[in-house]
Amino acid sequence: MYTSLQPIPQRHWWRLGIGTDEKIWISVAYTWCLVMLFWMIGWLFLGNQNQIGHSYRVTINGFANKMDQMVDKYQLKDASGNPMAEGSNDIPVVQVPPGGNMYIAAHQFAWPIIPVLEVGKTYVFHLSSQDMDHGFSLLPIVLNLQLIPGYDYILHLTPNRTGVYRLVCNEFCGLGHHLMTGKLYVIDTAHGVVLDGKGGVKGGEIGGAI
Ligand SMILES: [Cu+2]
Repeated sequence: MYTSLQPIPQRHWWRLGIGTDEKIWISVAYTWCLVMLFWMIGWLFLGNQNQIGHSYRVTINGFANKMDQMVDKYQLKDASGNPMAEGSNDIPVVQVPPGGNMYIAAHQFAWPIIPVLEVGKTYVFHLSSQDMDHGFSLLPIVLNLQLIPGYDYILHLTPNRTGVYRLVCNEFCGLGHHLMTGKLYVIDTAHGVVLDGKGGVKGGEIGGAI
């Protein structure tokens, strides 16, 4: 066997013909590349995993106002009637009616709201950014979308399992990027799966990661 530690066994070795086994290997690899290339189009039509979103130009302030109006209208109240918020930054917990619009205007370095969704219902998420590119990644499911200032990316989301999901930014957005974590609740009021008021959900089976 030849290694780079030994002298070159034959001058102009790169001019030699390609061996049969190598030709077979290159053909297999190249064919597979082509198969995978065209299969990417197939995934758009097969399965439900691909989001074909729409996006629209918006103004950054206009979009942020929409989110503020939504929070004013749909922020949940806790047992004592105070607006429900979590964490040291008092992130509002917001539940819009099924079919409603959920606006998320991300910014450095926090997710501005904690959405509450009913399982099996479809919501229209509007995703954008107030400063720079952020990534919308919902864990533990594989969902990665890009949030760009000045664009409203529309995502139709129908959660199929209750629980507490994690929201992380997957686009490096500055020194505090790693702090940009949030959450999303999926509840099932009809079957008694509701917020426990302590950062989790209670009742029934909990499908999402805690
Ligand atoms: Cu980030």
